[in-house]
Amino acid sequence: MEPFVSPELSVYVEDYLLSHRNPWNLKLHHFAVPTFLVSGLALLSFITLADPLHHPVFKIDVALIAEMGLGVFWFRLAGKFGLLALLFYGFLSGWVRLLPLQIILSLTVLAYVLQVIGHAAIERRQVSRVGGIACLSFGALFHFLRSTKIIALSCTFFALLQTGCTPKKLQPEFSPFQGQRAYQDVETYTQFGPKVSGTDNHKKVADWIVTSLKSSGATVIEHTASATTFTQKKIPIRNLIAQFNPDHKKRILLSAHYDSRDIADEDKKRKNEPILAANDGGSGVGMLLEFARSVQPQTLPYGLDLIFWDAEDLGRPGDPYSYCLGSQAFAKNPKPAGYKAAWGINFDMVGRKGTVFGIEKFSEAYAPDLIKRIWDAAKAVGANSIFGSHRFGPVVDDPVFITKGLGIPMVNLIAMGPDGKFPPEWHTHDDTMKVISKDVLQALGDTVLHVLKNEPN
Ligand code: 1BN
Ligand code: ZN
Repeated sequence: MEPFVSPELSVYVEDYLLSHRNPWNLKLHHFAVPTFLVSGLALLSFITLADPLHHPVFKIDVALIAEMGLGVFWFRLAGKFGLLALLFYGFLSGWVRLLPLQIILSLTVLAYVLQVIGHAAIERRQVSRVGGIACLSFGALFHFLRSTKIIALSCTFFALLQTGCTPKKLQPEFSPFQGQRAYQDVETYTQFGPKVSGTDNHKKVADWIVTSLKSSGATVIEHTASATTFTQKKIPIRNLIAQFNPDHKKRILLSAHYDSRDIADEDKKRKNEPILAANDGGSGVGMLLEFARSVQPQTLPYGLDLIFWDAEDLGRPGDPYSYCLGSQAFAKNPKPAGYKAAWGINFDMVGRKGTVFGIEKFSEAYAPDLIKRIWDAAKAVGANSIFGSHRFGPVVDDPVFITKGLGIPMVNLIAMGPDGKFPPEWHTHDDTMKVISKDVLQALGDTVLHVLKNEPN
C-alpha cells in the first residue's frame, strides 16, 4: 500500500529510515497507515464526543490508547528515545494526572532531554534533534489547547521520526597502514641526529612531528612543563598531542616517546655520547605518524589521541622514576585538563627485525582484555608471527604513569625477550636504521588498526 503522503515527503522519510537504525526494515506505510487510521478514529471521537473508553479519573480516551499503540511501534523502530518522547507528550498533554507518575515522568523527561542534548553534541546531529524537540513541543501545545487531534498526532509523528531514530552505527574506517611510510619516518627521525630533550635537534624533531600531524588533519596541542633530570639539570618538557574528533567524549590513546637517550651507557665505546635511537624513539614515532595518516576521523564513533612523550630516556639505570619525565608531568597535570581515555597502547622499541612481542606484566595487570584483543587481532590479520606468549617485566615505562595517574588502562608494546633483556643494540650506537624492519612496522600497524576498527560502539 502506498503512503498517504506526498511523494517528496515519502522519499525524505524513507531515506531517513534507510540511513538510520531501523531493525525491522520498516517502510513509511508500515506506520503511516496505522497513524492516519488511529488519528481519524481520534478525530471522530473528538468531534462526536463519543469516547467509549473515557475514564473520569485517569482521563483515558481513544487518542491516548491509539497513541500508546503507536508508541509500541516506535519503541520497536526507534528504541527508548521513541517511547520516552511519547511519554513526554502524554505527560505534557495532561493525560496522566497521577502525582507519583508525573514525578517519575518528569525525571524521565529530564534524563531524556539531557541524553538528547548529549547525543546531539557528540554526534553533531543538532538539527534533527532540535527539529524533533520542536515538533514534540508543538504537538503537546496543540493537544493542550485541545485543537484538532490530527494536528497533534501529526506533530507527534514527525517528532518521533526526528528524535526517535538514532543514527546508524558508524563503521570505523582507516586507509591501509603503509609500513613503508612508517619506515621512511623512522629514517627521517634518525637523520635529525640525537634528539635529547632540551636540545636544538630535539626542537627540530618536535616541529617536524607537529607539521606532519597537522598535514594529516589532526588538531595538535602541546603540553609543556619543566622537569629536573637525575643529574639535577632543569629541562623544558614538550609533550605533543594530536587529536582526531577532539569533541568526542570517548577517547582512545596511542602513544610513544619521541626523545632520544643522551648517553650510550650500554655500549662499549663512546659511552657518553648520545644515540640516534632508530628503534628506541624512532619506531614509535613512525608508527604514530602513519596512524595519523590512515585515520578517517568522520567514520570513528570515538576520538583518537596520539601522544608523543618527551624526556622518557634521560634516566639513571636502576632508578625507574628518573625516566619518563614527560609522561610523569602529564599524569600530574594533564592537558586537556581532566584528560581520560577508555584505553591506550604505547609503542616503545617496536620496529626491530625479528621482534616477537610478549606480555608485559603491568599491562597484564591493568589491561588484560586489551591484551587479548591485540593478540586476537594479530591472528585475524595474519600478524601472529610478531606476537608470542612470553611474559616479562614489569617494565616501568610511560604507560605505567598514565595508568596509575589517570586511570587509563594501557598496554605497553615493548621489545623485551623471554630472557628479560632488551635487544642487544638497546642504548648503544647500534640502534640505527640497520635494525629496523618495515615488515614488523607493517604487521604491527595492521594489528592495531584491526583493534581500532573493531572497537565496540
Ligand atoms: C625503555 C626504553 N626505557 C628506556 N628506553 C625505560 C626503561 C629503562 C625501562 C630501564 C626499564 C629499564
Ligand atoms: Zn631507551
